[in-house]
Amino acid sequence: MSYFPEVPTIQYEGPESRNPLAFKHYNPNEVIEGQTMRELLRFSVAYWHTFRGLGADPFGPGCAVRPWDDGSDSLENALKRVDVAFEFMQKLGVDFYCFHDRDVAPERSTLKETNEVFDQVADKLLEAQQATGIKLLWGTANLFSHARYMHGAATSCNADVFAHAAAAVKKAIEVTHKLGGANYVFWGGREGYQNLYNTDMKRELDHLAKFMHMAKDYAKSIGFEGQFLFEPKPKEPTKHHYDFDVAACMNFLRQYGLENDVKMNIETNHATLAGHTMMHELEYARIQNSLGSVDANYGDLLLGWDTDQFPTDIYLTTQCMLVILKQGGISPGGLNFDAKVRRESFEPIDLFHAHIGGMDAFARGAKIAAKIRQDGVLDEFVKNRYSSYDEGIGQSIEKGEASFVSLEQYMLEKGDSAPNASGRQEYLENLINQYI
Ligand code: XUL
Ligand code: CO
Repeated sequence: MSYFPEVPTIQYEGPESRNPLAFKHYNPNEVIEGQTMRELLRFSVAYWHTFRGLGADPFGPGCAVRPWDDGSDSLENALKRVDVAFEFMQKLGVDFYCFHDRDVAPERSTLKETNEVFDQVADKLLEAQQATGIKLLWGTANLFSHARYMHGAATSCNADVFAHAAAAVKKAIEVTHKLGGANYVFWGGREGYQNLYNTDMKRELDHLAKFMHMAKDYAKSIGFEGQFLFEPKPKEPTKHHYDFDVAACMNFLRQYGLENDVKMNIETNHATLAGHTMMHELEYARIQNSLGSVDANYGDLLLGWDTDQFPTDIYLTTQCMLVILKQGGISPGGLNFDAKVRRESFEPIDLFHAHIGGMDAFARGAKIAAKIRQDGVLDEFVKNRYSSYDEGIGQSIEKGEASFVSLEQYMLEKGDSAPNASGRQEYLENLINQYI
């Protein structure tokens, strides 16, 4: 039984190909800076968007055509989706996928029944992984859709909800472990507030930290060695998320002693909603040894919400790959397409076009970034720009030997500071254009 009978296994055909069902740049075995594209890029499909998303928006229900899905929350339907997912991923040639517990298995009326059906689907996921070699990049728990999480999960004012969320995450970690997941993600769906009049911010943050400590301790106790990841997002659905951006997340992790156990899963559309470029967020995490994984997408800058579009902007992917190559890759993380086809792109084939385009955009970005790095043009410019710190007074500042007294003495003797050099922004932007 095939769910995509008209789609062949997607092959690399090179930049000249006009075949919409072929890669123009993603060539899995091509080597970039000592790693194959497959090892470097670690592409992943997001189960929620690709196998559960139907294109609903606040103005209308989903209208995607998914002939295999009967729309019910039966176990049978959930199991069939596993077949659909693995056929899709195998034909696409991705090595990883990600899910929330509720993407793969439905909620039942008690926690016990919910866990049982989750186990049944997990057994089938494991079989499918073994049969295809496709692996789990990360698992997570959906702590935001069910009505019980209206006030948040770990930051809920209701202690029973905190307990329910803890039980759900315990189970999601167990399943992630059983499936050999490389990472486990925390995205604080409703961990934030709508209004400070009704909110004890200090208590909520303390609770969130307690929750993450418990998760990490439990994972250790069952032998799960995957990387924990925290995913920043400034708003939506709440007015203010506590995991606002990388800086806020890092501050939280350090304040509560979690910085050695949790890295960042950075999403482009979340970065731009926070008023940052993706490159900023990646670089800020990288310099603190906290760049763990990427949710690859992008947002429409004219819209003020999380549009989760497939990344097709070569400037964006080049900038991402400049940072990722600088840290030698992203493993055990990956590039997870937390992205959805537009509501108007309602046919199954659109899912292939979207993923092929995203993979090609990143492959192309990787090749361009590698060439820029090989020629050393940016590195050399930046190195020269700071060269006044390589000797003399600058070196004494960096070594911690200078003080306000010695610096005043230096400047009194010198009279005035050395002239500045141009930042050459336009020159550098033109240079990058030559590579693109
Ligand atoms: C929501 C979002 C989530 C996380 C996982 O904006 O990005 O799908 O990636 O919970
Ligand atoms: Co995401």
